[in-house]
Amino acid sequence: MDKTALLVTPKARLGTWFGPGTSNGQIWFSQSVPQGPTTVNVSLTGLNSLAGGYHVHVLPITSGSTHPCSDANILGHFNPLNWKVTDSPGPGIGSLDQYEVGDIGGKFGILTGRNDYQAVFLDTNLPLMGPYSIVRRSVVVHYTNGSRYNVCSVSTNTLFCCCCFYNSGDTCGIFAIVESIVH
Ligand SMILES: [Cu+2]
Repeated sequence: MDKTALLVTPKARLGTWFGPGTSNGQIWFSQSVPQGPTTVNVSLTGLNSLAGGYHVHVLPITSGSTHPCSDANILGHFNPLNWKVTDSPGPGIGSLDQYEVGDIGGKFGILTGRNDYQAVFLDTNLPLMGPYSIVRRSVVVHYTNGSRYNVCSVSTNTLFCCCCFYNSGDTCGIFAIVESIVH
């Protein structure tokens, strides 16, 4: 077996942004060592103080959908370990295992008050491989009023977050994570 074939670095990025407004940006993910941390490189622009939390949601966007961010399409936060979100500390103050796997804003701080936002994080709990991989799911940036403390984001058995999205104007945009393996 050619062992060089094993030396791949999984990388992921976000695809087309769906949503109103002038916000834009990209989030790059890479995991250079299997079981190692994922580097999360966030570059968002034009948030105009509209954004709050942001998360990986369960399913990818359905192309051609008129409501790509609807809960029916992408379901709730990616939470494969069934973390109870009400047990999470405030954004950016707890340890990485105290948030849902997909709760990027919870782990590292949310986007409140930001316009342009550049940051790089190391996340030991956001894999690009294996059963908990975030690849082929979606990322949602929510409006400030759609934080994970919103009433519809605390239920574990309902589809949250994105139901708030349309009913209360709760979003800035949504991306699809596109997998790209770079040798
Ligand atoms: Cu969300």
